[in-house]
Amino acid sequence: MIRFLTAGESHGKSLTTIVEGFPSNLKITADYINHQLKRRQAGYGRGLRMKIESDSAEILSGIRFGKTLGTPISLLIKNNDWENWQSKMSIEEADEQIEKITIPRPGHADLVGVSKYNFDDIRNSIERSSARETAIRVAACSIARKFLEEFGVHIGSFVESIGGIYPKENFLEKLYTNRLSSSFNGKKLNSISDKSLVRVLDSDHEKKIINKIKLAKKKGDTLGGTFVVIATGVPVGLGSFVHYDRRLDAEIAHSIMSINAVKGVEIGAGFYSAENFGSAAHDEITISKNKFSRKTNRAGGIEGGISTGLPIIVRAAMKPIATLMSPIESVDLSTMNKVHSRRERSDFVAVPACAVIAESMLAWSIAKLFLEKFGGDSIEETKENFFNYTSKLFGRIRKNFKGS
Ligand code: EPS
Repeated sequence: MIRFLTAGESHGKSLTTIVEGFPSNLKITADYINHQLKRRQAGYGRGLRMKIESDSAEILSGIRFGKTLGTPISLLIKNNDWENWQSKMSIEEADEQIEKITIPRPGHADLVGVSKYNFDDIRNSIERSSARETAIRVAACSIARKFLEEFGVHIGSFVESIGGIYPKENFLEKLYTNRLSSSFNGKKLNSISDKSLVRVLDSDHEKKIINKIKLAKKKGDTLGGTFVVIATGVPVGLGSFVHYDRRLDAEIAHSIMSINAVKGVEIGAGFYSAENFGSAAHDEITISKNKFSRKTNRAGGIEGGISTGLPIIVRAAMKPIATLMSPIESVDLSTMNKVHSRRERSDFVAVPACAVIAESMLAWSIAKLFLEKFGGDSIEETKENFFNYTSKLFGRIRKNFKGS
């Protein structure tokens, strides 16, 4: 059973995590983790904070001579911005009078936070609900990503739309209908989308999106969008139909929905299937070279809560960021009067970053059910279990059904 917890406030000293449950002898370096952190910071439309931070993780425990020990791995990311927030975020009682925030931003955790935790300053809600926390999540999930790579599982993403601007070519349809070359994988997808300022797959689409972001900036507004995350090389058999909480799709939906500002998650062609006949929605089963496959992949690599061996396809929607430079209506809690909401430094668009965070969370969910199935205290043991299962899979089915 793998698990991780994170700690840290957006403008606190640092973010930390403890990651537990990965087998020993998995090779991992700080460079590998930092590469993922850099990817999370990228994207046209980020705010000033990303100019202050250059996120890098310090490994504090759990790794020796470049390999996991099987012990808890602790990681730390320093917030460079802490310098500017020491008094406002003082751990000791403050000497000076710190101005309290009293106007909640619609769509953010401000009002629900003060309601629930009995705060007299919205700052106390802002800090932990900020998407800054996703930096340390990406660091934690890098261990899961590296682990999966050992088994040929690669995770990639692209942005499908920002502000309602979609590409001409429907790349998703290509994914659903298995019309990609057999050598296509998550890594190759990232080699294209990482090059784009907004993680899209064609330059014309990129231009249109950048123009829309410029417009949002000019208006002091923000934008959301949709993105797609895929995992290739996932073996058949992760997850289970026996209980609601063991289903791979339920696990993934939970993970992706847990990312700040995500308001919708779809596995495969979920919404398309709801509008069409079953014959157009389901993926016909094929057999070739002692392997089952499917003609199409509208199920997004999961049937009955179990992985089919085809790419896992997840699509999600991120709402526009709640902090607007041109404010909308709110209430000042100190006077209870109707006012305009507060301005605060923020990103204009963070959909590309959200896609990278979703890659990380998907890696975590897959690694969790992968280790549940294959177990092992060392990576060597996990590999033995994995190859034992996958190499005999087809033969077992054939033997079981012979003469039936
Ligand atoms: C973020 C850091 C934050 C925000 C953003 C994500 O920095 P600051 O609040 O200091 O400007 O830019 O957080 C939000 C979008 C949010 O809603 O809280 C980061 O590191 O990703």
